[in-house]
Amino acid sequence: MTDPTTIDLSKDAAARAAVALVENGMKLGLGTGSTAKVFVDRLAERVHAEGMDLRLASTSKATADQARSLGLVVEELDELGWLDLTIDGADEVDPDLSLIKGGGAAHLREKIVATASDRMVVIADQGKVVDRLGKFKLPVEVIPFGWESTRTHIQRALAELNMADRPVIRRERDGQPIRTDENNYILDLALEEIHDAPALASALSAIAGVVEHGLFLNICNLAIIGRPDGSVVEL
Ligand code: ABF
Repeated sequence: MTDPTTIDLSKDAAARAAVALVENGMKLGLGTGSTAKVFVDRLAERVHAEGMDLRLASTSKATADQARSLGLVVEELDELGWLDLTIDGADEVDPDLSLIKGGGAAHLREKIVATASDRMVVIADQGKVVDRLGKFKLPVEVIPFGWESTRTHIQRALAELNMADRPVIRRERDGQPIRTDENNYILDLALEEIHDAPALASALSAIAGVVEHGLFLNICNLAIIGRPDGSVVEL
């Protein structure tokens, strides 16, 4: 297992490199998760040090709270309209810059914000880079109403794609289903290997109770992979 200190140094390296992409006057989307959290810390340092003038939208309540606690002003996405750049983490990134996101249950807002941006940049440590997506369980946000029927539809769709899994509802420690910022549930799909991500994405999106899946295809423009020595590689 990778040493946690190594991962933290890697996240910091990726976050610092991403902060360097930010230009004064930009409208910026803030991601969610532990790597995005480091980015927001570093961004706040630069904003205060340089008196930068940015307009910010967040992908989650958690990130908005963090940013505000650091003295940054966070607005609603619709107040900003279109964004120049969104910086976010990911659970997996492949060589084509296809992603799995949603381990933090925020992929719905993350996808809305990323696709309302001219550019989306992922920041991550080396452990997130994979040859093929699928080891990380694919999160699917579903409407609570009729979620068991939605699960059956997902299972049938997977079978048609020769993928077998019974999606598992994500729960809190007390056993209750976790609720997203939009008050929905998350089903996690243990697929091991996704051979045809576009086909899977289309099949999931066609199911009535599915709000959004965690496959990000043709959305990410650049991945900055941090290393513990402070260097980064770009995909
Ligand atoms: C969000 O945070 C996600 O979509 C992804 O699930 C997660 C990555 O978190 P971390 O940076 O903590 O690994 O970006």
